[in-house]
Amino acid sequence: MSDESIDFTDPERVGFETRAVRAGQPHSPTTGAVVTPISLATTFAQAEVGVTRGYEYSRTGNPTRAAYETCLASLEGARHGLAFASGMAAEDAVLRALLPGDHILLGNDAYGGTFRIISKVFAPMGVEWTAVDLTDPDQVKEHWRPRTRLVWMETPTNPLLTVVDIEAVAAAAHGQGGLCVVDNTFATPYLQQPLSLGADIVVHSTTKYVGGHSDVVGGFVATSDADLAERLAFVQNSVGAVPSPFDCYLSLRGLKTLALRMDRHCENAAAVVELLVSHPAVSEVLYPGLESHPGHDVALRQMSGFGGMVSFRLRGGRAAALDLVTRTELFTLAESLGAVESLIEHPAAMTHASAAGSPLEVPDDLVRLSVGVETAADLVADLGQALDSI
Ligand code: P1T
Repeated sequence: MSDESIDFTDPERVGFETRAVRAGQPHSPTTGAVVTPISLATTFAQAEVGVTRGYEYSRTGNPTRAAYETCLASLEGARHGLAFASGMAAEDAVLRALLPGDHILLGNDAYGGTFRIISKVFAPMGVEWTAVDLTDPDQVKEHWRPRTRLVWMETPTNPLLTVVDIEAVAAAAHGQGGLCVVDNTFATPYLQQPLSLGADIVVHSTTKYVGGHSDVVGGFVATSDADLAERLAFVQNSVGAVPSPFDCYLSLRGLKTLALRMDRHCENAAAVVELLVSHPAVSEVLYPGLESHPGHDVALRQMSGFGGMVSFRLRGGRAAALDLVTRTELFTLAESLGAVESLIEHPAAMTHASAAGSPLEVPDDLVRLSVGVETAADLVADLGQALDSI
């Protein structure tokens, strides 16, 4: 069967895994190559002025990037997708829609860099913001101002794994005439598709699960709104924070195994959680898969799995947390998340240090795990010996 007879981007026709492998990636019409080439050209020949074969200059558009953008947009159920050089560059592109005097509602638990770009880059340019607890969607209406333009949320959040009801928050934002932006980095489109729940824009740090192998930094914005997409493409081209063709190739390659990896991340996280809930050194385990988690029911409704991120608090406080993160051997002490190898970190001193003293500050007895795809028993044994030794 030839490529052309099936639309591999169509969620109505083909499943998630098929789209991950085939969407935007037709076999080469000249050689039959089944892998999208890394198209390094920065410029493309024009037959006459302005007559192109779809590409003119690689900042504006590139064949490898286009394949990747088509594929990930399809996985998010979005009509449009734009790739950026990092998650922060993707966030920047969305936030550039705001003008001085505009106001944002930011979930009160988010990646430290998101807090930093809003409070230290956009706020000095006149953008105002309020941190709100989005687990109560009524907060949207309560804190809405005449110049509020959007609600920015993560779910599950980084690093507290709080679950926010996307449908309820999007409806509340729309009720006020604003937009709902969801950072879907932790869940990935395999576990959660925010646009189908009413969100207007999805952003990603593709450095994480999409790339999946800790070897490419990237970001992504997906939307089905043609006007928003046009504006975002204008910013992408004007500002130029685009990923290289090689980065796009790596991210596209990552997408092909996203479903398989996410299944294993979820399984391994569940095994690790089982150890943590019964260990005397641990005071609280934060994982949406636990029935005791306040967002468990919402997670069951809007996610198809609970993900590979696990956070927990230690009875021994900050000192115990700082000690523990040096005692694991298989879990590597490092920032970032979402790749095949397991990582451990101390958010208050590492990824979320920029939120210290703000409403987004995180507890200092908190440890965050990115549970990888190694053998579950090895992960449990490693964490167990480290917890026993503190
Ligand atoms: O690192 P970058 O690709 O620029 O993505 C930023 C970003 C955006 N959104 C979320 C939810 C994130 O977790 C991140 C990056 N986070 C880490 C590096 C971290 O260790 O939490």
